[in-house]
Order: sequence, then structure tokens, then C-alpha cells
Amino acid sequence: MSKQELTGIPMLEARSKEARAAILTMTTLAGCGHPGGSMSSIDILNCLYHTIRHDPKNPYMENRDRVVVSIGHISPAVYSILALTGYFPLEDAITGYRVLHSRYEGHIERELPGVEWTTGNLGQGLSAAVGMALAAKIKNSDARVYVLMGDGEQQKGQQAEARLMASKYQLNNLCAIVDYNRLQISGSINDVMPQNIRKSYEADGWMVMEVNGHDFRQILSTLEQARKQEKPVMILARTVMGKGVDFMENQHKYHGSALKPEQLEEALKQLGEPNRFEEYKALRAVTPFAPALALDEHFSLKTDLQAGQPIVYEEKTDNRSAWGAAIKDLGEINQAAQTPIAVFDCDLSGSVKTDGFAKAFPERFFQAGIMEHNTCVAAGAMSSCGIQTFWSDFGMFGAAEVYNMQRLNDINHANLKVVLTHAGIDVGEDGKTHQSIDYISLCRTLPGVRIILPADPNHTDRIIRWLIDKPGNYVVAMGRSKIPILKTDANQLMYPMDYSFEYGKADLLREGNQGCVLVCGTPVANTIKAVDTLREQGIFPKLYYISSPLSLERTLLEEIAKLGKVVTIEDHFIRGGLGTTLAERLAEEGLCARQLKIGVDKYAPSAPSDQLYQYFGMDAQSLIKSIGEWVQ
Ligand SMILES: Cc1ncc(C[n+]2csc(CCOP(=O)(O)OP(=O)(O)O)c2C)c(N)n1
Repeated sequence: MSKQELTGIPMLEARSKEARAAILTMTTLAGCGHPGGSMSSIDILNCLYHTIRHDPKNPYMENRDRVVVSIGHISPAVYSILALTGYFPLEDAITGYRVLHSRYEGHIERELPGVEWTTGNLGQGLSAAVGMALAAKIKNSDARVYVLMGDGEQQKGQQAEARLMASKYQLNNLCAIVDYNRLQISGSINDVMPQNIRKSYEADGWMVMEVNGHDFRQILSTLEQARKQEKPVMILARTVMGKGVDFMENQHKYHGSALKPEQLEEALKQLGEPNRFEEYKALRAVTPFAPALALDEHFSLKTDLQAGQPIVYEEKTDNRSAWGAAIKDLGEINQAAQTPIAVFDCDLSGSVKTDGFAKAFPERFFQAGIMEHNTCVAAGAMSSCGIQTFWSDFGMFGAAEVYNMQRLNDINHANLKVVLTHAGIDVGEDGKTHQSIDYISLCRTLPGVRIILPADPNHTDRIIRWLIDKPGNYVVAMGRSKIPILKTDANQLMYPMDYSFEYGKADLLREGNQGCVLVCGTPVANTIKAVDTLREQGIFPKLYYISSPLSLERTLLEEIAKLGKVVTIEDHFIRGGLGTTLAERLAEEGLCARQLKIGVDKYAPSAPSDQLYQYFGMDAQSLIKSIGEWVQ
């Protein structure tokens, strides 16, 4: 009987054998990679793709089950099984593995159809799966989410966060599988870091089932049983690293080393598979790779969300209250929309002002506790499932605390909107650990993330409304203090009802011709006060508000160069923020101006914000002096 005619268990057996040969061949061809865990987990993956609801010809089918592979290093196994189930030709994966411009990267990438989440940093997959399982619940979908993890990976603290979240929300549509081969890079998991994996899951409210991870019948029947449970299930799958080749079995060195060609010959003999190494080697150099995916088409968020009517503020208030009011209003006016809005919180909703949304929409508000790492990834993964997802936290905990998770969301082309409050030294008396002075500089190193700093409550309202139908990852950062409503010099609202936000556009606050002042964030009110006082004294600097400090228009740079002198003011470390961007952009454009950078130049002491602003020369009096001296 030919391979194509096989069905049931014999088909699965033949497929695993062919996949093992592919795993070994591609890693030997590349001279690197992770064959050991690929061989231990291949039978599990094989069973999974045999049972889940998916369509290799329509990989982005709306109601598909999703498989997150948290151990991104077992990419050879993932590529082999996806190829053998029809996603792409196996030969492409074997010859393209770890080759420049191919989609068969070292660790799995979401750009490859069939891969739901890019992984590689261990300990992230369960959080992503939690976010996807929550998304399925919100959408009333019966789709299931599976996550395959390593046993060494269970050591990561974020695993515990994700377990708790899955349990709290009773994610009975979530099934985790641990490839329990008892080895990791440095040897036995018990020597590296002893841990009782089963008990950890049970203690956190999961149901645990145990199987032989190489027994197809057992795996299939356990997956079936898992479907019927009322709580999240973890299947502890006992496996053998390097399974199928005697000299590889239970050898931790094969976690991350490829076979030599002569060892491959012997291994393929043992598997009873033909050796096509030389043939593939010749193809490796010339394989034309599939063109890059139209990322927008598959990953972008398509929404029918409406921005509604702006709320106009006439009285001084804090930007975070304007954010809270806007998101609640957007929730209300979009109740009939197809695209749900969801909000995550980490035990700070009263301070970050999402409590109004929480009360109005408890089923789409996720109280995630003090688990920022898990929250950032879960919210990011949810945002990749057609849900406009917001996460609001203090600047410190939503930026520096979770830099890697933001990076992972960026790499995954997620659509997360992170709203940071209490950014900068405008956090009050909480001191250094709470003073987020690097939120712009962290976003600077995330190529796809855009950061926006609203100026006042009206601006905040318009920006949140502008964002409501935007795809992509954004950070909106604001301080804690109350901000006066900004006015033009004709005493009109600076951000009136009909103002429309444009990313990257500088807002002219005061006309002038004696140097230029750029301000972003909370110091704007003091800066306007200072510039207005200077105008009374006959000194006229041109003042702009910069809401997108990482995107400065060429026309603005030309204006600055023409005026010759510029002051930048920001509640941020003076390295890496607005001042740095300006210096860099001027140099890139071959333009020149003498620049004074005003901002935070060291970890700040603990004091009320107005005193700290004075300490760093950002109060109105200090600014009158520094701007006045600089621009004359
Ligand atoms: C956060 C993080 N730390 C370290 C690594 C490096 N690393 C890659 S694989 C691995 C061991 C993983 O062990 P396990 O989960 O048991 O996978 P297996 O060895 O079974 O393939 C380590 C430490 C990583 N990828 N991510």
C-alpha cells in the first residue's frame, strides 16, 4: 500500500517516520538546529494536526483551532508536520531551513502559514494561548487552543502567571501539552532545576492527564477526553529526546546539535527512510523561496469600530481620566459592532481609570493581577484574533517591566494598544522604581511600535478615538497630573471638537521667529507659560507640541534649521527621547541647529511632581530662563 493510501494509525506512523527523516536532514543540511526536542515532540504534533479543525489550504480560516508551539526551537518538527499535512511542500522546508530570505527560520515565525505565534523566548507560549482562548470565548467561538511546551521551559516564572489566568477564566477551550522528555540544554531537568510540573498545574486549578507521548492511540484518546473537561487541561506527555534513532535517544547534546552527514546516513537507515541529503544539498543553494506574505492582509485588524463624538473638556483634569472616559464611551457606542473591544488591567484600574469600562463591560475587562509579563503577551495574542485590545498600566510596568513581551508582540504583528499612565517623573512621590523615564527610548528600539503622547485631556480624547479602528501596536503615554486645557494665543481650544489627529504631525502652539521650542508630554503647560512670559518680554520663540516623538517631519526639521536654535523639553531621560530623535533626524537630513536638551538626567528623588519638575528645570520659572537665554 502506498503512503498516500494509508489511513488512521498506520498513516500517522508513516507520517512521523517521514517527519523524523526530514527533521534530521534539514538540521544536518543547515549544520545546526534542534533535532532532539523535535524528535521527542513530533508524534504529539502529528496527532494534534490530525485532530484539530484546520484547513492547510485556508490557514487563516476564522473558526480554526489554533496551535501555539511555545518551544520555537523545535521548528524542524513544526515545518515537517505542517508540510506533511499540506501547508507547503516538504522539500521547501528541508532546503530552506535557516536560509536567508526563506520563511523557514531558526525558530518558528508567524509569517509561515500554520504558525500561529512566533516563539523562541521560552515561557511565552502559554500566555499567548491564554489570550487566544479568551478571544475565542469573547467571540462565542467553539474553536480550541492548543499549546505545546517543553518541560525545561516550565521553570520560567511567567508559566505560573499564565496558569493562574487560564484557571481564573476557566479556559476549558485550552489544552496544554508538555513534551516531558526530562532533558534540557544542560542535562536532566531535575539537575538543572527540580520542579514538580504535574503538581504545579494541579495546584493552580488545572486538570492533568498523563500519556506516553509516542503512543498515537493514547495521545488521540487523551486529546478527545481533554475536550470534554470544564477546566483547562495539561497533558504531560512522557517522551524520549531524539526518539527513533538509538544513538540520539536520551542524549541531551542533541537538544541543539545536528548530526554529521555520516551519522545522518546511519540514522536514516534506522528509520527506514531514504537518504536524499546530496540531492537536497544541491537544491539548497538555488531554491526560490515563496514571496513574503501580504502581512497586512492576514494580520491586520479589520474593524467596524466607530470613533463617536469627542468629549470636549473645558476644565483642567488629568489625561488618564480623559482616556478612561473615552474608552468607556467607545465601548458604549460600539456595542453593536462586530469587532469587540477588550481591556486588560494589572491591579491598577482605579489609577489608570479603566474602572468605568470594567463596570460597564465586565465580560470584556480582564483583571490580570500583578502579572504584567503574562498580561502583555495574552493581550497581544488576543489582539491578533480580531479584537481591539487595550492594556493600561503605569508607565513603569507597561514599558520597562515588559520590554521583551512588547518586542514579541511587535515581532508577531499584533494589534495591541498599551495605554501608559504615570509616565515620567510625573508619578508623584513614589520614587525611582516607579519613575518610568525610558518609555520613548524603549519604543525607539521596537521597529513596528508607534508611541503617542497626548498633550491635554482634549488631545487624549481625540487620540484614543483616532486609535479605535487602527491596526498595529501603539503605546500612548501620559503622566499622572492634572493638565490645564491648552489654548491657542487667541484663547481658543488647542484641540477643539473638530481637531483630527495625525501621527507624526507637530502642532504649532505659538508662532515665533527666535529659535524653536519642542515639547512633548506633561511639561507642555509649564512650557506654554514660559513662552507666553517670554513673548511679553519681547522674545518670540516658535513653540511646537510633539505628540509623536519618534516621527519628526522634514518640514519641521527645516524650520528648526532655519531658526538655528532649538530647545527640547520632555519628562523623559534626556538620552533616548525627543531630544535624541531630533539630533539624529537633523543629522540624517544634513540639517543643523544648536540644541539644548531639557529633561531628566539622572534617577530622580522622591517628591511631588511640581517639585521634581523644578529640580530638573522644567518648571515655568526655570524654563523662562533657559529658553530665553538659549534662543537669544
Ligand atoms: C527565555 C529563554 N531562556 C533561555 C533560552 C535558551 N534555551 C533554548 S532551548 C532551552 C532549553 C529548553 O528545554 P526544554 O523546554 O526542555 O526543551 P527541549 O530541550 O526538550 O527541546 C534553553 C535554555 C531561551 N530560548 N529562552
